[in-house]
Amino acid sequence: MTTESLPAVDIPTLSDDPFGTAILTDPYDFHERLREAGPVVYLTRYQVYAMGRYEEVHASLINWETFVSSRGAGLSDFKKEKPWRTPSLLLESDPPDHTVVRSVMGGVISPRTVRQLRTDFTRHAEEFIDSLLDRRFVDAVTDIAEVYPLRVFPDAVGLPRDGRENLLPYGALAFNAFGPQNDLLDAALSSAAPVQEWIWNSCQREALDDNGFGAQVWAAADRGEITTAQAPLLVRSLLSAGVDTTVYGIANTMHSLATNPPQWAALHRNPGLAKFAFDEALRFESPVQTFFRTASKTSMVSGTEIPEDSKVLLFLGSANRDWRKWGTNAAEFDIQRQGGGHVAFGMGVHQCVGQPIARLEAEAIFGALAKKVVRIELTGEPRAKLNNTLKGWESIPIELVPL
Ligand code: OVM
Repeated sequence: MTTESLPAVDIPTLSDDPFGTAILTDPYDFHERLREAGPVVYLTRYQVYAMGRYEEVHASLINWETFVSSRGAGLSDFKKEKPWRTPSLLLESDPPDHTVVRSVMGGVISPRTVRQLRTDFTRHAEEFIDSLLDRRFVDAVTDIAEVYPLRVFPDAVGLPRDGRENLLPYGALAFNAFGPQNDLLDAALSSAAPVQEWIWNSCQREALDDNGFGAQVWAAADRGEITTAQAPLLVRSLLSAGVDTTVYGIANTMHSLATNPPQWAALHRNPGLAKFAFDEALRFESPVQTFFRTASKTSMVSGTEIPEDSKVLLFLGSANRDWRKWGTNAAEFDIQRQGGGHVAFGMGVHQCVGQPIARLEAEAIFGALAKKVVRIELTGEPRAKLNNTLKGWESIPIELVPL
């Protein structure tokens, strides 16, 4: 190792590759080593600083002035490397630019607009679960998690019907692109051109129907709140952040419930716990495992100096299992836990603007399942799905035992 790859001060170092197959498949042993090594750790493999404890992850997420997003939320520093796409106006920006577009998106995805979707989302969920119960033996990923969000969300955005099969590949690409240029990113990029083209075309005013979130973004441009150049980029944010995240979130919740029968029983007895089950699953197995920030200035974090221009890797999924925050049973899935305060949706100015939609989808699907399904049996070995940012499953074969 050259001295250049060493941090400026003497801090704990780890040489593991958090974007390698082993840790992406099962990150939790690594998370524990990361947390116990110290509040701030240097990862020699990528020459970045890392935090895995709740307190420091939370504090850094909130500190947008020191740990900026405008230089990218992935490993790449936009000040040094050209981004793979036009940066997101929401995710990859800082106040005050961020504040304007965030408030427009907050208006588009408001409690009122999301409330209007509840009847529709719930009816779709009930009908969908009924059709699954007819089959009984299904895959919780390919038959549930990858189906329900794609049945309701693209319609809510107002997307064209043709080409919706591009949505999941685009999400996989966008989330792989936060990591290093490894095999996962190469594979996603190799088929990216037509996917990116469909996405961009679908963000234009003419492509979107008159009633959806997409049209509401364009209406904000008509009112002069944003420019017509910004509008398609904000619609793109809906498509980047709104599909894979919910698919993984629903799959992970299914996995946690299917592998913890007493927890399913508790949910079945009280379907009103559906929203708590979802939050606890997001804590327990966070779909978005990591985001980067970039240090805009030199700062101290829990006694460790982080130099200006460093990339800082925040392990949301590890913070969500830190015993210092969650107690000695942090690694247990317990839907009765008051899991509020997890950082699975981030924290601070960038905290997920779409979470009312994600929560609505989850309440609809897990509410319906809880009522209609007595028991879930795993009928085969779940297979992990690998992505540089997202943790989830490719397949979870199950039997749904109806009431
Ligand atoms: C975006 C965005 C926001 C959050 C997550 C994300 C791909 C993208 O604004 O494009 O992941």
